[in-house]
Amino acid sequence: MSSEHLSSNQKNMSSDDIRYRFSLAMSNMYQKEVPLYTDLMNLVAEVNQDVLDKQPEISEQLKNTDEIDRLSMERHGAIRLGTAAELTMMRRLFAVMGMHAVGYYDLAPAGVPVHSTAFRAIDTASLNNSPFRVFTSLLRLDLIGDATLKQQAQAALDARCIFTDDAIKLIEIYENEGGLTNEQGEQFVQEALETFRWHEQSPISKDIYEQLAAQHQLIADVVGFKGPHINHLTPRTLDIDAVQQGMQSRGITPKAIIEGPPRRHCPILLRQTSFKALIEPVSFKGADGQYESGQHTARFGEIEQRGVALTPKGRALYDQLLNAARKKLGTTPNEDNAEQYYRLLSESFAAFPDDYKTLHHEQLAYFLYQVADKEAFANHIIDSPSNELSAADLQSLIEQDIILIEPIVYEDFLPVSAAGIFQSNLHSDSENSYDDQSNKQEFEQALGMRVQDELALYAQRQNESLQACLASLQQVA
Ligand code: OOG
Ligand code: NI
Repeated sequence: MSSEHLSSNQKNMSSDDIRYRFSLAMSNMYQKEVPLYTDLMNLVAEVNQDVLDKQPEISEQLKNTDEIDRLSMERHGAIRLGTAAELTMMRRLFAVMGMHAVGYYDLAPAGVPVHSTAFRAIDTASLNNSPFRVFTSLLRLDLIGDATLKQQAQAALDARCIFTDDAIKLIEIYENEGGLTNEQGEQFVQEALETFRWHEQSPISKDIYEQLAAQHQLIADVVGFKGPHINHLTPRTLDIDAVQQGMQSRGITPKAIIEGPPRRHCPILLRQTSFKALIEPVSFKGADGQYESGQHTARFGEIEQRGVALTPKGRALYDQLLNAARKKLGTTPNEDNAEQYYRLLSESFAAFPDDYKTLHHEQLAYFLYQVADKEAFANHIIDSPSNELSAADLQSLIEQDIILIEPIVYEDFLPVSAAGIFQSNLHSDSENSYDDQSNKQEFEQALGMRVQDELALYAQRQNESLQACLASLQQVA
């Protein structure tokens, strides 16, 4: 492959476009690998259409925020990596697609030996173009107690290369030239996809696999395979309770609990559920080079319902109310206590305001502002002594419907929910926790840069939309 310079007469494929194509290619590959995922997608499409038909206000809101077109393509995936070098290269690979590391999630306190980030697009236009994101975890081998086993795991990880040579070359071209041509972009999508493919053959022995699994199923899932197979994809639904019920009636076994906040009039953050991971045949490499059959559970399908992003104050209230409900339950939510858990959750969240104007007024959530009545808005500003907009002014303009607010959708993840998803698809509800300290700095060292602060990104989008409202006045004046 030659690294020609991108001259202006050569067509560039934008990062948004590469991400869009990649997410479609990934979806097609996963549907072939896990046909049950196709059933889930069909169910979600039906439920979403039903909501849009019956609740025109939701359809209206999605149109206002330009989200309607991306609804059907909304999906995230998840992978688990083994080494710092893998994470660094993964960061560079995702950068080609305009995806950047946002947020830090420490799963160790919930008994899952990883820490994670989400690679995603950042600005509103890119998110609307393709909201695809990947929850990416790095295994924490330092949490394996047994020294010999740790060494064996490290050796297996050091021996693998999860990227194709051509993928790496194209990443380098992207970095050196500042872009890829259409042809290179198409090739990149195919080469990058290889990293996420399922491999039925494990390069390690059944014996080592079993020892690793005995430490934690997740360690076996990372160390026992040639690459970080995509372990689930997730379409976005407008009614997760309907999908949860629909799964049962279609013979898809859902996990016991919908993670996250309870059902509300104004959805907040993120609610998630999944179908249980499949038990799949795999084969392990024996010392004699012969393969020995066995099985592995890792891959599943998930559904998410996204609501408004919360401010630090809103997030603190969310954490407090969630913890209170879980504490009252006294144990990890499961099949047997599901109903009780949902009841405790709704009781607890009664303290969380459930209309957008109050959420805005109490600064619990982030919103985009739109001017509904330009003339009234202009008069208001001209009349105000400082020619500025105070929080009280803004509030009053919203009360009078001169300025409209639309919720900014939460684009990130939740550590307690993520742990619940991990646990259910690993068929473990271990209650133990690694009471090691969270290690964001070490994660960022492995990543090769700092993760972006998701709250700052939401605040920035809210502020930009307010500035845009003010700027629109200059046209009126
Ligand atoms: C990731 C689990 C977390 C989510 O949506 O919170 C997750 C994994 O199982 O690798 O995907
Ligand atoms: Ni997920």
